[in-house]
Amino acid sequence: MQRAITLAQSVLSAGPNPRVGCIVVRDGEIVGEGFHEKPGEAHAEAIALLAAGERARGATAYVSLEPCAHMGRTPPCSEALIQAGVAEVVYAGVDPNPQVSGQGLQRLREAGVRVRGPVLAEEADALNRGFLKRMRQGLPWVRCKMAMSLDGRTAMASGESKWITGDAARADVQLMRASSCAVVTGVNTILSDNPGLNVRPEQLDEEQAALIGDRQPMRVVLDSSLRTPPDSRLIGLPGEVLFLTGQPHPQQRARYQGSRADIREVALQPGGRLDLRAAMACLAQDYECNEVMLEAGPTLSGAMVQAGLVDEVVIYIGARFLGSDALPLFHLPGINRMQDHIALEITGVRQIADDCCITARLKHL
Ligand code: AOF
Ligand code: ZN
Repeated sequence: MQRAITLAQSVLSAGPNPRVGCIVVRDGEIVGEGFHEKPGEAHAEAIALLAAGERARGATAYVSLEPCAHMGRTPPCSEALIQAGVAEVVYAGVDPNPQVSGQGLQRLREAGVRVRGPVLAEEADALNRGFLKRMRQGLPWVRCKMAMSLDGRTAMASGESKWITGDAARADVQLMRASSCAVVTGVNTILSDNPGLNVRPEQLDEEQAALIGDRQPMRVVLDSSLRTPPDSRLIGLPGEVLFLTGQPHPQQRARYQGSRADIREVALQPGGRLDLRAAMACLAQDYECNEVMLEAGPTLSGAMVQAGLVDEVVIYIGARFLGSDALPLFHLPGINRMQDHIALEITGVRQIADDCCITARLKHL
């Protein structure tokens, strides 16, 4: 199963599909293996079975996700395993997709195939945190990336923020973007930084660039009154762009005509701000976004944390002090009692050239 999981990791993302790996083992020897690359391409099991050919008969298949039971863009894998004469299927976790959810395993059992699992469930779940959360909760798995100084500041009072960290840390961010279905920001970041938010493989070494392939996540701007200038860099660069806005705004909307930008309305909260939960639900349910990367300023990032929509924070720390007038990492409402703190669990600490990167999970999730 470890080998199947490693195969699944051959791609950074197969979004909106899950990453899946499969090996077929006969008499202790791997006779076929495969992984799912992207929607429309063959599933992991189909590739492994093709490689195994006749040797699949009587063999054991290890799959990092329950084999599918439905006719999707490709035919059901449970049937393919049965047809190939596989004697046993070992799986890591059940596929929460309502079209599958246990039916793949049931179909195999009905056909007399031995079914064993879940094994290495935690490792396999880590492959597809976004897909699993979208299927179970109708929300994407959100990773909030920020860069700060060693005294916890994210930009100067003027908004100037280039650069807090070095090149190597910024290349790391490219990989994170490429593993996401969408990169989300707020209109204020567009107005102050005019970022491209695209994946730039030319900033990476050969091995990293190969892993990324031609993946470009959708770029999403939360812009309740459509203030993004039509000549913003993000609109000009290749790849999909989506504005989530609060009202029809026909006049502002007309300014984007002929551009690649797609515009969707989502609910507003009292006070005129976008309903962030509705915005995330829209990305998961209407755009099939599994993993979302939030690259925004302290206000939107703080509001997303406050709304309980952030699953993980990735904080790059540049070795410098920016002083007390500089902006804090998050704007969060004041907390008076220690017992009301927002708890995190640190899951990773890395040094990247002269910078440091801390990864932490929000504990209330
Ligand atoms: C598997 N093996 O390698 C993957 C599975 O549209 P399709 O045909 O690609 O089906 C996509 C769904 O199939 C996806 O939502 C998930 O439930 C399952 N993915 N299943 O048996 C695979 N990638
Ligand atoms: Zn399948």
